[in-house]
Amino acid sequence: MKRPILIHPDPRLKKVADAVPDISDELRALADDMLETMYAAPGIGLAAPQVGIGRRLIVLDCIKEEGAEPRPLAMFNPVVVACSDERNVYEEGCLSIPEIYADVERPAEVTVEWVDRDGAAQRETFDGLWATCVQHEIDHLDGKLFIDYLRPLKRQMITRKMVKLKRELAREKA
Ligand code: K2U
Ligand code: ZN
Repeated sequence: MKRPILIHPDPRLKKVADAVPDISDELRALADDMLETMYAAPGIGLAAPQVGIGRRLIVLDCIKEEGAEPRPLAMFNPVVVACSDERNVYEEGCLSIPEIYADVERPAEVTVEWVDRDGAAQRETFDGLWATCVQHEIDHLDGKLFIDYLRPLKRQMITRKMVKLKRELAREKA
């Protein structure tokens, strides 16, 4: 089922998530809920802390070509084991910081190791949007948001906008 996505600022988005000891049916169900939530947003990535779960689990599907076969990935305990010297700038957004976009520079290519939903160890090198997205999601597991790469003044302005948005959303709900 779809889960509510936490909006910044929220202490749960700043915590370092705990490693997943082993892949249970409950964690596989969480990965499915996260994929459903991500597609509905819509988004191309989502990390467990964004739905309030402090576990090292991310999901992503950066296939954007119309009609192309989707490639939903669930990564448990993902680790970047190598990255290129070459760097890319991408205008990033975040489902926990709605309507805010900013340029972020990251390594253009990263090699990631993770455990998949069947408990098998995986290793793959990503480039392009996949590389940006997987780094954005792994940052979430370490309590890091893309606005943490911006100048303090710009970050504070964004945080103030999100506080205002959350206040308005709470008023609507009341
Ligand atoms: O983690 C999230 O909040 C989902 C992010 C993932 C992402 C952000 C920036 C760049 C790549 C991936 C997005 O909100 S998903 C929405 C989106 C889709 C395409 C391009 C940028 C953002
Ligand atoms: Zn995000």
